[in-house]
Amino acid sequence: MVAAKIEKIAQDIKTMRIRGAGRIARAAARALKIAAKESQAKTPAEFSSEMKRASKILLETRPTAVSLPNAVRYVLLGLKQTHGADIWTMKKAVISRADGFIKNSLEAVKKIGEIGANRISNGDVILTHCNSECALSIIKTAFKQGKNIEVYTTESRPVWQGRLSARELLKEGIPTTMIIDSAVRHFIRDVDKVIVGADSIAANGAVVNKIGTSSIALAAHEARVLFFVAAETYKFHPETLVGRLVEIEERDPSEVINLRRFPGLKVRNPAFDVTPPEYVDLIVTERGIIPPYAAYAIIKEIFEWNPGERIQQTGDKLRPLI
Ligand code: RUB
Repeated sequence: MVAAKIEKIAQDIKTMRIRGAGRIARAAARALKIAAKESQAKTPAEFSSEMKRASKILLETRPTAVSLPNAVRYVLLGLKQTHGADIWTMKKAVISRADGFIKNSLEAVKKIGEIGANRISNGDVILTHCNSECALSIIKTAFKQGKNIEVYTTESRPVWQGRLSARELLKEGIPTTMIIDSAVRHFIRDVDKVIVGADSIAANGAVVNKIGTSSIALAAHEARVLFFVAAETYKFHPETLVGRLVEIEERDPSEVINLRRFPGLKVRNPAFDVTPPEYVDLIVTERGIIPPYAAYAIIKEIFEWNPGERIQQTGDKLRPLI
């Protein structure tokens, strides 16, 4: 019964019924809370292995957004903190850390909106890509502050997340124009600022986000349009400190084309791409605004990492991420 609930959440992440790095992270925390709450384990060891099994199922869903392993790591720290205690204490710790993660995550999105909105001026035309709750939080907050802004949103093929953004923006009454992904360079001179979210941010400040983000960054760079990234600190990727590359998810060709009608056609469908730090003007986090090159310092601080240490050890003493 519990396993079925975890599987259902994992399946929803895989099929993108639950999508977006922040929402995926909160869904994982919620899944671990359910696993802890409904566990029938008889011993602490049994409880620990149940939690680890549930984590494994969640971690195998989508590989790119580091918010997912970071959320799991944050919640499971409850097990380490209560090592040697009874099951009841362990359960309580896991549940309370899951609740804590979800609460902090929602607060971070709001805070990013407030901090980022300070950088939006009256009359700005903003371009956004995909559907990022952090990017939209900035746009919505600026609009609520009475700034007269306008938004361009891309379609974000092949899954059309731009339609979600368009709906959200229109609901707030924000003037919104949709463009096809390949029209970005055509319109970039009408734009004052680009704001996108992130699935992972590497130690060198490179930003992994929805496929197409790096081409938008390139066009913005060429046209001297500011390029902002909005991301909670749990989107920073600890393992990139020691050279790990962020895995780019490649999804099913059926999202792009009906292959039955094109026998023999090869299709590549990467869901994300990497924008180098030189194309990013700033990153808005819930702790404040940083230049992309400060990503190293943020990761080092958050994960209490010192050069030479193995990241796994660092993960053990991981303190609250947000
Ligand atoms: C979503 C995407 C979003 C980031 C940030 O991709 O690339 O820009 O996840 O979103 P997908 P948020 O739709 O494939 O999950 O700010 O909401 O965490």
